[in-house]
Amino acid sequence: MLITTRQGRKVEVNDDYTVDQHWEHFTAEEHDRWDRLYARQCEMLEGRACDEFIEGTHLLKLSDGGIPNFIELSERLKALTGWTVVAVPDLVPDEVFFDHLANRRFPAGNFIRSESELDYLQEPDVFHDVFGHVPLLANPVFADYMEAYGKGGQRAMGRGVLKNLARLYWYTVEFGLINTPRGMRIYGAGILSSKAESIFSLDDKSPNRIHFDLKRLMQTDYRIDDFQQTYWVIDSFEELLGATYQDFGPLYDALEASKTVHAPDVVLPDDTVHHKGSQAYANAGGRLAKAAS
Ligand code: HBI
Ligand code: FE
Repeated sequence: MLITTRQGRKVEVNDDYTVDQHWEHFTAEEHDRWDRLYARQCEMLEGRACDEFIEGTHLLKLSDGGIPNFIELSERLKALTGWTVVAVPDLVPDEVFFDHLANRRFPAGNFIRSESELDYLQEPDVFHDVFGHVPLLANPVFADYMEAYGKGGQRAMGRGVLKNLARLYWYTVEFGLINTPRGMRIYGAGILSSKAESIFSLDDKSPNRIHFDLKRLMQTDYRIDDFQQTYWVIDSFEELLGATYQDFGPLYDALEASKTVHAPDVVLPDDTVHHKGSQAYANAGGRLAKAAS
């Protein structure tokens, strides 16, 4: 089927929106860009990324250099947790995305960001998806969580609570933090693949850091254009997976009934607060203000 990507490219895709990665088409310059992004982010993540992420990059040999070939990467990953990586040209429709996750297939971008987008891009390119998301799929508990999320999303499709599910994905899989005996660490792919947010999310006094509460974060809006104003903290991946074992039915009933939506920066009386942020960064205009300064 022919689709038009959000960048306006016309692409022939399979019914499940996958394409061949055509790994042989990547140029030496693109492989070199991956290597520079990889080296810089690994250096940045010393003492910041959770151990399970670092372990995943080693188990999957991502440090071998160059943009990973999804066929070889999937062979290694499948042997560990049954997941494979499939190439897609852009974001795919929610129901397609959930079906891939529910079947342990992770859709990853088949392109790499341009030199001018090295530090920030909105589209999920191969660096965001494979460096940010794939290493944790080698962790059995997180791998189970991602499949459970896909199945939860499929159940949510007909219930009008998709927005709540998207917030769960955003505040855990993309921007989640985890407590460890040696301090707070990053597990969210959106932070792991971002140089500046790897620092901001842990060190800056501006954002809130609140303990994971499934219903609360499902009712809290998020930022797509700038650093998060609240990060949600878990104590373990078992805690995250455990949250998906409840019967989502009553939860969806409550979410449908309440229609409550909290702004991204609020702190509520019942929150377990690790850090109450000043919101100084957001109040000063965030990324755009910084760029203008
Ligand atoms: N498609 N390729 C791709 N990658 C994503 O992360 C993605 C998507 N489609 C929908 C989506 N994420 C979000 O809406 C999820 O919260 C469901
Ligand atoms: Fe992502």
